[in-house]
Amino acid sequence: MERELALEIVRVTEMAALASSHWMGRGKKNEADGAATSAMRSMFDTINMRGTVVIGEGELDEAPMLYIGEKLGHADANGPEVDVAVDPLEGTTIVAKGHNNAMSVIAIGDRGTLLHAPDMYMMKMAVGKRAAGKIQLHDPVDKMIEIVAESNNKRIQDVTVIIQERERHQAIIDAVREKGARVKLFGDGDVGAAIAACLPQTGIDLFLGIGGAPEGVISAAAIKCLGGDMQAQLKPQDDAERDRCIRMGLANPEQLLTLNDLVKGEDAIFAATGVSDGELLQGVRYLGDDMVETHSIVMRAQTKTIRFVRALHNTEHKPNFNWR
Ligand code: VTB
Ligand code: MG
Ligand code: MG
Repeated sequence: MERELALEIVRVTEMAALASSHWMGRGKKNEADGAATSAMRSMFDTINMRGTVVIGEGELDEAPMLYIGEKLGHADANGPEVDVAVDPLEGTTIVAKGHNNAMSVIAIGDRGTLLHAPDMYMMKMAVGKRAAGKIQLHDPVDKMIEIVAESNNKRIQDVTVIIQERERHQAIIDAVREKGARVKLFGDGDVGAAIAACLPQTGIDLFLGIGGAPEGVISAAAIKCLGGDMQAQLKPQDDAERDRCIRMGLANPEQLLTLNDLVKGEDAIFAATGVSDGELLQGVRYLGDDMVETHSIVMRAQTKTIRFVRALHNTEHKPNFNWR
């Protein structure tokens, strides 16, 4: 993959974030999602790549744009052949309600490297590079906490585990508290939470919980760029979901998925732009005088460069700001 692709991709997440930010707090999640999706789709047309959506907004019959199998990139592209995983708006309810943690995300890998995760639940564990390789998904929670405390050179009581606030996580939450560590609960958006666990400056040491499988693959691309580790397991809820796993090539649907099973090889590109403020990124801010500020992160696994991109957009000069 060409390194320029990373900076091209961040322009795409910026546009999707800007488009959906218009819907912040208006109680309309579908409109917010639709705005992000169509902005993202049209920006992809400007990029010199031969992309195929492997994780997107659904199958062709349910999603008009960014459906699985859709080809992306400008018409006479001769750029790299890549797999593309998108979540134009990770956190639609968040934006509708004006809550924290929404972002627009894209992960790219060489063709054939991203797991084609179906839209179902996935159990996930993510840690930063100091604890990478030391924790298994099925380790008891108290053991995980001992390992991250030791690896991150912290006392147990200073360890923070980020967990999505759901009934299904109560046993994990209880186990963390029982051990004497701290729990940071979040409402929605587990891609940002998984990444936050891999960045020392967030103070978060470990991410645990069951969330979306597509989000899991996208998180894995980011974690590969950060040198962290992730393990996962699909959680099919019925026979139909189990069959889908088997059809995608997993003879045992509940097999342990390592970081390399989620994203193969050494290269991946990840970009995200904040829509609302989160652990990782500041959200879109309307500054007045037609100026709008965005914050993004863009990273590449091969070089491990992590860039935070702050952009000031002059909306008067942006033709795609068509909602005005
Ligand atoms: C998960 C998580 C996402 O929605 O898919 C979650 O991965 C849905 O969980 O980040 P519930 O079924 O418990 O609501 C998000 O939080 C947002 O898309
Ligand atoms: Mg989404
Ligand atoms: Mg999502």
